[in-house]
Amino acid sequence: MYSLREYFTLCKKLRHMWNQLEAPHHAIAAQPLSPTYTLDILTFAILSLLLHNPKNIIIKMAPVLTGFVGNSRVRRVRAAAALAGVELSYDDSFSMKSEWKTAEFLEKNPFGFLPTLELEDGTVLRESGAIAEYVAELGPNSTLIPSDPKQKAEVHAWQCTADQELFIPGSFLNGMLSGKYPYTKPVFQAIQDKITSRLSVIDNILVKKTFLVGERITLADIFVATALVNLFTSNYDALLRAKIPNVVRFVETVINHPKLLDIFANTEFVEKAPTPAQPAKEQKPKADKPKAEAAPKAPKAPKKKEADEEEEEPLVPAEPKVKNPLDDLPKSAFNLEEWKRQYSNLDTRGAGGSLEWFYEKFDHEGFSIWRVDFKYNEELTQVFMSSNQVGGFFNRLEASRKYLFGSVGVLGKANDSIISGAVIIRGQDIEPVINVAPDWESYSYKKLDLSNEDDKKFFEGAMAWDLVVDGKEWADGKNFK
Ligand SMILES: N[C@@H](CCC(=O)N[C@@H](CS)C(=O)NCC(=O)O)C(=O)O
Repeated sequence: MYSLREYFTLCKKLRHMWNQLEAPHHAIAAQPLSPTYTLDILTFAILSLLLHNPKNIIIKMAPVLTGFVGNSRVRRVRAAAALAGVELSYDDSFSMKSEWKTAEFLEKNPFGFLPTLELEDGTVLRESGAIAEYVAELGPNSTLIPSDPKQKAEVHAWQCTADQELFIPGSFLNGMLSGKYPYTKPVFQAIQDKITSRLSVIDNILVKKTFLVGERITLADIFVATALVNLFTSNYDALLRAKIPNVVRFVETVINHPKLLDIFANTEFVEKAPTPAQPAKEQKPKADKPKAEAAPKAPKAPKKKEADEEEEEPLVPAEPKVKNPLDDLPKSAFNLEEWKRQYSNLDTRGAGGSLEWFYEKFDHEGFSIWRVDFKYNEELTQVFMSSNQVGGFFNRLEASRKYLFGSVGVLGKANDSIISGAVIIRGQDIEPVINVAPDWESYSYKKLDLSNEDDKKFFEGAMAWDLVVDGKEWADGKNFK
């Protein structure tokens, strides 16, 4: 039962819905609604009947763009929509990779990449470039893709340049700076030089032009400008930008377009590129030379990858065949491998949980526990990217697998998060265990004392993945086992 007042509110809501309805099988759909109260109630009754048979009703919905709002690939689609005058609704509710790689989502989008665009009929479009083109073509009178085939091809060529020459290599540089990929100066420099040489060509082209193709903004400008915003806000600093003034002017023109202001709000170009994590000094094997005849046949080197083949994460460095001084530490009754099994198989907290097992068995002399914090949290953006970064760090710790257990997470939300957690290591000194990862110095380490209540709470939170630091809650995590 509804009170009259509730009826009235419902009628107002329904009247709003009415405007969005198409009820092709019902002549009544064409009737305008009366503003009078009695008619509203009647209308409500009729609409209620209709609503109980949803097959009769089609609600017009804007295509749904799923992705992270500030992401460059999402931005190019949003920019195309804004300029083409196409309404999109946004779903940026995914915060972690695990959430969006569900079987249900993968069924609609087999590679599991974002963004996607879901159309009214359930079709799911993937690839930001293709989505942007689709959106651009939808727009009434959109000139984002010229109708002349030659100009159309020119626009398409710029889309390819933006992706292959600017966006992808630029993202790789970001990955090296953040520690996702091992930083190697000559590789970093070579990629950056390649980008610079492309940009000097573009700078020349833009001496006499405002936009890349024709006299009006097209998809070419959107793609190149979004790729450059990504570059200029992360690693392509003021010194480098000074050499390409026309490109900078071009980017500023695009991002200050009145219809794009929202999309590029708070864009700040970096003054100085961040300092990358330094690689660890190479460990020279000190082992005795194997006797020639007894030496086992060296395993065949893996087939060399093509130079342009992309790696999601860097290859795990091979375990050096040197005796690790950690093996010379006095024997310990605490079995780290057994802990890893207990942790994997039992609930962490509570009676019979893995923490209970841990407290019974832990050897404070043979092992120690450390808090780990990423030093450059202000650079973190999307939670899943930070989580990837932790995964990459753990991959690079492979050579210390025997001496280390880790539970590190991303706490907080997009653009306001930290990476923090705890590791259990062999011995009392963190450096020999952790310095096998070239980016180990991007993190700070503090020994935890389990007799201190705060330290114990932190340790348990990191193990149980319910750690909260400064109000930031655990969003995603990785274990090193
Ligand atoms: N070429 C694709 C790339 C999409 C892509 O890599 N998206 C990232 C988010 S920005 C992603 O889904 N990463 C998850 C993964 O690598 O599994 C596009 O432009 O849409």
